[in-house]
Formats: sequence, structure tokens, C-alpha cells
Amino acid sequence: MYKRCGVLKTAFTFAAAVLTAVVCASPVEAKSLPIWFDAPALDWESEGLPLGNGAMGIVVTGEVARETLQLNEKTLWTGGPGAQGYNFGLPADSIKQDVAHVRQQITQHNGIDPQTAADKLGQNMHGYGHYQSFGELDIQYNDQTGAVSNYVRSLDLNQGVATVAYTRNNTHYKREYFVSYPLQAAIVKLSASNKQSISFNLGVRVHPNRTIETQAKKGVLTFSGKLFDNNLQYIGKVQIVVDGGELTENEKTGRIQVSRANNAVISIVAATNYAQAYPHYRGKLPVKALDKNLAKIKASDYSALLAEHLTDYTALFGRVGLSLIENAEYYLLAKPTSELLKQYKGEGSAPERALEQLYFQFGRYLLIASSRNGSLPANLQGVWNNSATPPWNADYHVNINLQMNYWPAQVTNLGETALPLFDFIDSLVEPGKQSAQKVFGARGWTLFLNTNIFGYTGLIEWPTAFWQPEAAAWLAQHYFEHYQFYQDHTFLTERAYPAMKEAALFWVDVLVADPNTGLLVVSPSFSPEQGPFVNGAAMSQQIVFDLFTNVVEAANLVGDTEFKKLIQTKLAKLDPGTRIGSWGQLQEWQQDIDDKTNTHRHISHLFALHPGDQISVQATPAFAKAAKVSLNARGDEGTGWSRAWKVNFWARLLDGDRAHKLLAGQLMGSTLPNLWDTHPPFQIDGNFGATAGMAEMLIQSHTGQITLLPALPKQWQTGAVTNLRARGDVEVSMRWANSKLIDATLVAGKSQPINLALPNSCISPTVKQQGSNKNKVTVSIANTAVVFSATRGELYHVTCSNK
Ligand code: FUC
Repeated sequence: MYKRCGVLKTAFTFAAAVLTAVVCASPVEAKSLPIWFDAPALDWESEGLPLGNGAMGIVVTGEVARETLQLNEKTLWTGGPGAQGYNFGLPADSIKQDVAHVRQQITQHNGIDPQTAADKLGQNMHGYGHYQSFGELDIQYNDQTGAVSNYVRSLDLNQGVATVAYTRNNTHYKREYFVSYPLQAAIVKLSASNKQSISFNLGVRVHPNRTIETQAKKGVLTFSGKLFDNNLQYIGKVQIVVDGGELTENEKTGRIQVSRANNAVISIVAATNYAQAYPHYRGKLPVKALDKNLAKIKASDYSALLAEHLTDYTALFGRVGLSLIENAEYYLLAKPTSELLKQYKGEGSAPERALEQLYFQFGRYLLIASSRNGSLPANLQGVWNNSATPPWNADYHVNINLQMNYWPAQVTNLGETALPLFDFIDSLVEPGKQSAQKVFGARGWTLFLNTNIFGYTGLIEWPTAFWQPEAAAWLAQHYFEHYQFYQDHTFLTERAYPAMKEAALFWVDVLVADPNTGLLVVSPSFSPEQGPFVNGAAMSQQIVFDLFTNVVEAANLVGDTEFKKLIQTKLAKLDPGTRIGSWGQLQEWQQDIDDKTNTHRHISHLFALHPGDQISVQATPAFAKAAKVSLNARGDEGTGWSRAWKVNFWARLLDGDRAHKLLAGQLMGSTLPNLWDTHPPFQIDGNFGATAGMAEMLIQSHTGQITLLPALPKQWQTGAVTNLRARGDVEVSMRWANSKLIDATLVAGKSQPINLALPNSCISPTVKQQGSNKNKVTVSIANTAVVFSATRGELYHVTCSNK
């Protein structure tokens, strides 16, 4: 499934960008893509360097004398079964009457306020829980005296490896960190320029909300226990293998002492007895699997462990290269990243373009590090959390946040990272059916504002956010998009369609005829996270429209004719949620009540523009114009994720300069020194949203055409990108200079007609099949649209002769 153009790193020599070169076929030497500091982190949140393998995460703060290495394992949560009062958020049966009552009140009063609705429908949360920090390694180094010089703490995105290096007492110390997906372990190597220089004392700390037993034996420190809240069991093992020196365990303190080793390899494995299985969510502690991994690590050379990690990691990360400036590495190495960020103004200078390039790839890096097959999906903080009570529980909010986490997955060619999302969605279907039944007496499945890892699909009490029954429909969009980008029919039939169909079934039962228009609407409906409870707010309608449209297409592909017909009938009667109001705006509600001065961070009524495809400049210009009016009124400020969403909106409106302005605003106003997005506080969705937005500036494929460089900002005059992905299972690489496309290469995973929309500056485009005797492919060219028939696996080279 993942093949074709070789690994191409980000540096790209523009001098060599001759027209005849094929981008895919010219890999350049791997260079580092670093986020770095010249000091240890003073603050975990803003200066820590994150590493992860989806299931586990560590944050490198790199203190010199006494290092705290913070650990995460994604299934360690309080709450859920076993926690007091946990009921999946399911309300009493009487709620069905309450829903009917609220619906009737809405119609009678033309909308009601959220507090009144929440008084009827809101529920107190019981036993919802929080994502937990797994613990901290406490490493006290013996070399405590003497000045420290040449300190560097860095994370190389090209390798997924972090390093801490410094000199003290004429010895150069180096610590190297990575989290291996193949071995499911975090690995740290401590080494030094002089022999016998590695001496330290290692222990663990955990939050006091759990029991802990520690045991130090045979070079392994085991810590295990149970969370008080829900009795979830956890176990962590820290194995130390030394070269030379002496290793002693202290049974009493549960610490391990290493003295005068030449180097040491510390490996950490961790697990809980959580299982992603409704309704109990418990399995067995996989102690044997942990021991097996530690044994493998012990039997291997460190270099082999690292090589295995690099092979695994670069296969994903290396797929897409972006170059916005020649020799970006030079600028990235010239100053610590936080300095580059401080000086950033979004003016397109060389260091700024290098930083943007880094920031784009950081989103891809974070997705690989926090979402790999077999783990839970990336939560509000990915996989990184150092608290027992993190903001918003570090959960899964589904009125934008979880969805935004996965926006870059398809277009930046990391489809595998979405697999945890699909496992998660599947695991929500069963409890979601209970909610659909309980709250609405409906078939299908649903959930509302937020969920945990224990199938919470019910309601909470927060008046201005709790009601969002469209969440399942929105999540189902990801299923269909994955199919569109990868064209995997088995995935569509076996995974995507069943969940999409159940989500649609819910709306077949729940939509009601609007008393004013007679059209089918969602009621009660609430536009996140403001305004009144109404019939048919724009976002509710647009999400259902998106789901139904996708289900019709999917039903057609899988041959479910009956259901397709049913949904088509519903679709014909559905209020599409797109109305233009008195000041030219796209209405957020059925009534024309939008306030021009409203700058709320949620821009829900533009769902149809992005991530939906109901509105586009090409197909629905009047609505696109109205969306622009709304977006201008909302302004260019916002929380981290809100700015990121706006990058995507402006890209879809084909306004690259404005998209860049939003991106610059995000870097200047919503980005921490370690490049994590801040809401505030740290919330990872904005990282993912911004990376997706940057990709959307370079390629779009939601209109049935593949549009190249649809929203290129003036700051990105020259650049190259490799192997972005378009719908239809097509990989696209491009180069451009003087803001004009030079050439592009395309490889399709299946034979199909390709419809390319080229930038206006591309005069007399040609298409050639690489390696073919034929000079040109049969193309039809109308204006700047190029249509040609692509054969599976063949490489097509498109060139422009730019004037
Ligand atoms: C939604 C947003 C908030 C925050 C929270 C986690 O409710 O409105 O801004 O991002 O999710």
C-alpha cells in the first residue's frame, strides 16, 4: 500500500531543480531537522521535547545533575468501570420525554437558551476519569561538580531521536533517547567521551493516586500497582544494561545504582490491564510481553535497536519532504528553535521559512509519535501528560478536537496513523447504540461532546457545550476519507461502511420535519459552543449532509442498494444548512441572527467549507463568498486550534496569503517554545490542524480535481514537496519557483482518469509518462485543467512552461 517514490529528505537544492529532473527520483542526503535548546527545560509544558510510539510517550527535559524523565502509557486512566458512579453518561429513561419537551419549547419560542436546555438534558458526570501520567524516572547523576559547557538538547524529526549533550570536567556526556514502536519500549543510552564516566542512581516516582510496589532485581526496576479510583492495574519495568562498571540494586529503596560504567542503556516498558472492550474495559496485564521485549533488548546491540527504530520511523516520516528554503538546516541550527520562534514575524525570510518547514513536519512527527496501530488515538495532548488532573481531562473532545488531530493523516501520507482512530470509533459504536436508544429511542449510534477510553457516549452538564449529537456522524467522515485517499475496498466494506451506516441510521430515526420549512432538521440542535438551542443549526445540518452524501457513495460502492435509496430519499428532504444572511454572511443558524462582532473561536457553520466539501469556490461560489464574509467577521485571532482551522478555511477559499497570515498568527500567538500548540494551555490539535492547513495550501482534492498549489502564499515563492497524497490514491510531488509551478510528478495506486487543476501561471502544460517510449500521454487540456488516463503504478511528469 505504501510504496513508490523513495525517501526524500527535506533539503532540496534549487540550483539542481532543472525541469527534466523527476522529483521523486532524486533523493538527497538525509539531514537533521532539529528542534533544539541550549539549556535544560525549565518547564515540562513549554520546553520539554516529546518522543513516542503511539502507546508510550516520554518528555525529555534533560536536567544535568538530576534528570526527571516523564513517562506516559496511553491506557492509564482513572474513571470508567470500577470508578464511583460510572454510567457511560447514560441518563434516566425519562430523558426521551425531556428531549421532546425541549424540541417543543424550541419550536414554540423560536429557540431556547442553553441553560434551560441543560437544566432538562444535562447530566452530572460520574467517574469520567482523567488521562494519567504514568510516572517519572528520577536519575541522579554522580558528576555534580564543575561548570557545564556546550549544552545542547535536541530532537531530530528526521530520526525521531532526541539527544542531550554537554561537557563537564573535561568529559563530553551524551544521552540519546527514542521510543521504539517495534519493541514497544522507550530507550535511553548514556555515554561519555571518557571511559568509566557513567555513574548514576535511578528510581521512579508516581502520583499518589495509586498504590506502588517497587522491586529492583537483576538490573530491572519493576514498579506496579493499582489506581485507587478504578482499580486499573499498571506495571512499568526499567531495565539497565551497562558496559563495564558496577550495577547494584537497593532492595529497600527500590533504586538502582550504576558506578563507573563506560555506557548504559536504560529501557522502559509499561502497560496496564485496560482492554478496548465494552463494557468492562479490562484485560490482563501483559507482563510476559513486556519481559519478552526487555529480553530482546538485552540480547541486542544498541546500534541494532536504533537501526530498527530508524527503519520503522523513517518509513513513515520520510515519505513526505517539504522544502520552503534551500538548506533549511543551516537556519535551524543557527539559533535555538525558541529564538527562531521569538524572532518570527511571518515575513518570509529564510529563517522563517525554515521554521515553517520544521513546524509542518513537527505535526507529522507528533502524529507518528502519538498514534500508531494498536494504541488508542491521539488525545488532547497526544500521548504526553505529566498531570493527574490534566486540562479537559486530556480526553477526546469530539466537537472539533479529536477530528482535527487526524486532519493531516491522509493528505500528508500517514494513513496508518489513523488506524487507532478507527479502532476507537468502532469501540464507540456499542456504547453509542445505548446512548442513541436511551436519549432518542433511536437505532444507530451517537455520542455528544466528549468521550473517555471507557465508552462514555452520554451527556455532561456544561450548558454551552454538552449537546452535540452529530459527533458520530463527524467521526464517520474520517472513515470515508481514508477510503477516498487509499481506495482500499476491503477497508471500506469491512471497517468504514458498517460504522458509517450505523451513524446514518441514527439520523434516519432522529431527524424531524421542521415546522417552518417542512425540511428534515436536527432538533434540538446547538452550534458549538454558543447561541441558542434551535432547530437545524447550520453545522448540525451540514454534518448530517456530509454523512448522508458519503453514505450514498459508499453504499453504492459496497452494493447496499436498499440503504442507498433510503438515504437518498432523506437527503432530498434534508435542510442542507447553507443560507446566506442579510450582511452577506453564511448563517450559523436557520434564523438570520449572526452578530457581525462575534469572534467566537468555533466557526462551526463553515464545516461545509472544511472539513466538509459541500461548499467550494469552484462548485458553489456564492456560498464560498458568504463563508469568506463570515470568516472576515470572525477575525484572525483565536485559540490555537481555532487559528489552525482558519488556515484550512482560507486555503479552501484559495487565499494563500490569508492562510499564511493565520499560520503566522498561530506561530506567534499560539505556539510554545518547543513548538507545541497552546490553546492555552498545551493542546495538540492546533499542531495537527496547522500541518493539515499547510498541506491544504499546497494540494487539494475534495472537488473531484487534484488542484496543485491552490493557495500558495507570497512568502513561499520557491519550494518543493514530495509525496503528498490526493483522493483517488494518488501521490503527488511538486516544485515551484517565483511562485509558479515548475513541474509535478504523480503516481496513482489504481488506474483512473486524473483531472488536474493547475495554477493559472502554468502555460502549455505537458504530461509525459516516465520511462515510456511515448513522448506524451493523451491529454485533454481545457484552460489550466488537464485530464489524462493514468495507469496504476506508472509515474507521470507534468511540466509547465512558465512565462
Ligand atoms: C472544546 C473547545 C475548547 C477546548 C476543548 C478541549 O470544547 O471549545 O476551546 O478546545 O474543546
